[in-house]
Amino acid sequence: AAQPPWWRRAVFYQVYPRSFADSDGDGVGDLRGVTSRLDHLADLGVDCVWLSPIFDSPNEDMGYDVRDYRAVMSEMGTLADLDDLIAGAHERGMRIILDLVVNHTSAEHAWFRAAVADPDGPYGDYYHLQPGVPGEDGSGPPPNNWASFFGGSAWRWLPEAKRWALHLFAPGQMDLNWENPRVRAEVAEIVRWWRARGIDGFRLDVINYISKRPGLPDGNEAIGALMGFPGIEHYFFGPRLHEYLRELRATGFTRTAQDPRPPSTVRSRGADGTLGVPEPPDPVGVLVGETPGVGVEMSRLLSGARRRELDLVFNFDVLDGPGKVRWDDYRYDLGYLKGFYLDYLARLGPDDAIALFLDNHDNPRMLSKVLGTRDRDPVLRSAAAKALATIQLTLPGTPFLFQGQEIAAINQDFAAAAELKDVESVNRLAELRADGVAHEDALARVRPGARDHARVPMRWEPGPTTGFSTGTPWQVGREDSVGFTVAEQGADPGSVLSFHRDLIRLRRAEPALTDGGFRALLPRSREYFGWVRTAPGDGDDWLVEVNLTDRTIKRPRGLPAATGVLGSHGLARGPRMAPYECVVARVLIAG
Ligand code: ISL
Repeated sequence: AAQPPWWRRAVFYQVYPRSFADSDGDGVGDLRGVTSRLDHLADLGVDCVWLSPIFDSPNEDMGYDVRDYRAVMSEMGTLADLDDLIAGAHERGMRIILDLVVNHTSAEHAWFRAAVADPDGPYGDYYHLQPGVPGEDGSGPPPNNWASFFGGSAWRWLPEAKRWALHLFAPGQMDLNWENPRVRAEVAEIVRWWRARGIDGFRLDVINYISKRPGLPDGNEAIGALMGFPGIEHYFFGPRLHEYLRELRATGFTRTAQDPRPPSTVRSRGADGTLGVPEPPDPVGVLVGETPGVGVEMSRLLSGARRRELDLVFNFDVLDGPGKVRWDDYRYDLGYLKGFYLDYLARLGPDDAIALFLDNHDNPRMLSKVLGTRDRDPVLRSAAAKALATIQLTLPGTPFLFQGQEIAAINQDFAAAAELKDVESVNRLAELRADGVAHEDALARVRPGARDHARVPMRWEPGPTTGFSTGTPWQVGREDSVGFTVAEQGADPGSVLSFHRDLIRLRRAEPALTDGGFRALLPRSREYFGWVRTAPGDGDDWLVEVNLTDRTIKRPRGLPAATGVLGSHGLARGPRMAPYECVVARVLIAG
């Protein structure tokens, strides 16, 4: 049978370079820092590293506002440093994908500066520019009622150009006009340029937003109130989205005979982790779409294999509890996570793939959402971190770990508004303060959902700067409790880090855990999450069990006979399961 594409079995790991490792002491993480930590990633068993944006940027939104797609942000290093990182990863059997932000560019991008200078010239049509109305400054009201995700209107008046410009995000993040075939050709060229440097694919930022409804009509007020952002129904899944994605896959990603061979391809890595010869260049690479707001059915239309659009998408519904959003200060119920995945998996066909993720740079730490104020209890913290890893790494799908998950990273106890650096947090705090909310109350309302929690520097070793930098880190990262750094965990076979490493090794060695079938046990239980992964060939089946609660529960009866191979509380499978206890067990052949 044809081999499934590499990314179906791969373990992905998101690096937020700004907060991963700083090699030159300026307090900001950089590419040489990532290269210096490749052995940590290879040892963990990572197959593909996703780098959050590293292109030249004024950093209004920490790199998600690109000024030059073919230059590396100066704080992060140079193109040569990136080439070294790509080679270093490939040499270790790991691939690299970049974060491609092409729904919008920075207002400092040459295209936008040209559009402002001559709105009726060739670059004016690269963006969504609209005329104002006669009035004192010629602006009048914005062209429609669309709101920006970072507060205020989604329109910015450009006095020098006498035009409104659309920005769904910060005022320095100008939405590109994908209706313009020249814009689409430019993006395809950027992709080809990076593919030629050996990049193995991309995570595509808010890629479902690129097609806007023609005429940019006002958003329905009721939907706007429900979704929190008027106008979202006119762009979150626009009329030409499939067409644009199919075209980009064909013109940007797919290699042709004319393409120069990539300078480096990844070394193959066997089931036992041994490295082999370089694999042939992958004709397409991998396209991972970040698609906030799409549901299961839309996800399937965007990523089904026969659709020839994206390969995987991030469906964010899993991160918010029922009726909850990121800003709500609530304890996330893992019973909800079980229900979400059982429903999702039941609706997938053989053509479909699913990205399994619980954390990223835009969300508070899932571990803290689950444990609430008990997230500093070292026993619960370790057990729950292992339970989340077990769910993410043994359900059917492609897991995306976010940096720090492997050492049970938790939220930061930000003590002052000044410690929140993310544009979204800063704007929300300013809005609350402008509404007269007292400082402490404003901080208390923003802190639960702040994206800053995920951007705290990686904790490599104990100490005030946790081995992240020899200088003053750009973001505060207090010692949250002893024992949760890479150095301390790496030396402890019972640690969360060792558990991740052992589980990924098991996953690589056991086809049932990647290509195998899936059968849920006791699907209706809200406290016990158990399932069997059935071997695709004549290998072993595996039983996985998780106690979804912070209470001791009775292990159900009538389960398949199985021997524990990896467990958070030892390998015996007795009549009870400790809080968040998880076990991965080899099913014994009946009779
Ligand atoms: O804040 C959000 C909207 O409420 C998040 O959901 C997030 O902004 C959204 O998922 C889009 O995220 C991506 O695009 C943003 C950038 O700020 C995020 O870091 C990036 O992941 C604009 O580029």
